[in-house]
Amino acid sequence: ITSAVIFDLDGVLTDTAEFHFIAWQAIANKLDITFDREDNEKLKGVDRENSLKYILSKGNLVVSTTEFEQLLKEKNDQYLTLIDEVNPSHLFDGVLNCFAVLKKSNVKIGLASASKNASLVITKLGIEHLFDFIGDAASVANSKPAPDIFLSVAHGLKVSPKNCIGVEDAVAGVSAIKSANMFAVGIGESQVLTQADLVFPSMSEFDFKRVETAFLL
Ligand code: B16
Ligand code: MG
Repeated sequence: ITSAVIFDLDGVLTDTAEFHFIAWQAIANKLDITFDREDNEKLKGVDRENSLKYILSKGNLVVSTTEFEQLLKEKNDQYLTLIDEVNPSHLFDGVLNCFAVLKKSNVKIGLASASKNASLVITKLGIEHLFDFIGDAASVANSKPAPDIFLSVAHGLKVSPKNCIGVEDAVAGVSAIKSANMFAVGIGESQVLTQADLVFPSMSEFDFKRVETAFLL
C-alpha cells in the first residue's frame, strides 16, 4: 500500500525550467557558447554545478575554480530575479486536486527537487503547508540520477522506500526513483521516460487510482 508520494518540482509542479533556460542561456552567450532548448532538456533534473560543467564542456572551455564559482553565482542571481514573479497561478493544473486526493487517502506528500531554491519556489507557489517533508538538495552527497534525494525524503517522511511512489519529468529523475527502489510515475512522454512504471502526459491527467492499481500489481 502506498504510504507516500514524492514529487519533483521543476516540470512536475511548475515550469521553472523556462527560467533556468533563460538564466543559463545568458551565461552561455557571455561565454560564446551556443545553448538551445535541446541542451536545456538535457539539464532537467541536473544540479547547478553539473549543468555548468555541461555548458563549459560543450564550448570546450576550461575556467578557474574562482571563475566557475562566479558563473554559478551569476546564474543563480539571475534565476532568483526571474522567479521573483512566481505566484500560485504558476502551479500546473491538476496539482492541487492531486494533493487533495492524496490527503484524503492518508498518503504523505514529499518533495525531492535537485534545486537549492526549491523551498523558495514552493513558498511562492503557496503550497508549502501541503508537504509532510521537503528534501534539501544541498544536504545530499550525490545528485540525480543517484537515488540520494528520494531516499532522504523517504527517511524524512519515516516511510520505507518500497512504499513510496516518485513522480518525475526528467530522465535522470526517473532513474533516481528506480535506483531508490520506488515505483516511478513519469510526467511527459513514455517514449522519453522509458524507465518509468507508468506515464501521464501531464499532472492534470495524474490518476491516483490508476497509480495504486499499477503499483499493487
Ligand atoms: P538550482 P528539479 C532541478 O530541479 C532543475 O530541473 C534543474 O534544471 C536545475 O539545474 C536544478 O534543479 C538545480 O537548481 O540551481 O536552483 O539549485 O527538476 O529536480 O526540481
Ligand atoms: Mg524536474
